[in-house]
Amino acid sequence: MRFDILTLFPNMFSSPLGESILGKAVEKGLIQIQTVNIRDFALDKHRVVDDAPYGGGQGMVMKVEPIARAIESVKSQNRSARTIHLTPQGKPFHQDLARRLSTQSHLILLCGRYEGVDERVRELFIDEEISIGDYVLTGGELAAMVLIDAVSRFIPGVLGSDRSAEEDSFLNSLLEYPQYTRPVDFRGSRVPEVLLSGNHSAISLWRRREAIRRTSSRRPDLLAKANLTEEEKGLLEEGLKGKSIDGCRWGKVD
Ligand code: 4HQ
Repeated sequence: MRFDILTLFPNMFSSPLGESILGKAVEKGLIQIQTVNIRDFALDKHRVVDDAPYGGGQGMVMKVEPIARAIESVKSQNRSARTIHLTPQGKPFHQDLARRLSTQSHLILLCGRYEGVDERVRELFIDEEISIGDYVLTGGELAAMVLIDAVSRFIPGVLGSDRSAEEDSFLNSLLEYPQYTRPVDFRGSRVPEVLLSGNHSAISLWRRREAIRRTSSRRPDLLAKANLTEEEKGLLEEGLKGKSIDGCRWGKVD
């Protein structure tokens, strides 16, 4: 899969996308990431990429012509590339959208700066607008990196052969269960005994229940979509009646 990032700050991407899992995915040729400096497509002497907004108001707006030329130069190499604009006005990014985008062969990611981009860019060139969340960034670059990271995890081979993005319990609408590693006792705080028991069915049961417990207390909105068994629903009801600070009590599981 190929990503072309259109940005005024190409240097922002080298380290986050060059390290660790994504760095290896690039080395293996599973993903290709190229940055395109929008300023290279400003043809005037001073290479101007922004201008004051029509109608007045604060700040500057990114001009349409350099962005148009940058998109057209990438599209001239591959007409089937899809163009995405990272913006708070876009549809909310989530795991299902990441999975869907991972089936594309080529994405063009437009990163805006200043107060945003001339509306005619959206009208004429953008296939999809995506927001990574309801907060305001200084530019679309970090949002593009978030998208590339989450999408790349779905590409076969990126996470390594023994691990798949589909395994994450988030996909079953549950938060992750608590994880522990050595030492067994840290300043009096101990690893739950069941995890040391070697009893694999007991461990699975404990993890499943912890995931449900956490989801119930922290993200009840997710729980509505989870595939709980009747027994689990019953346990959850009981836990909610006996009001623990977790919002849920399972009896003596930890
Ligand atoms: N931006 N999700 C770019 C964001 C954003 C978000 C603010 C995008 C500034 C110029 N992008 N403009 N949230 O906050 O994608």
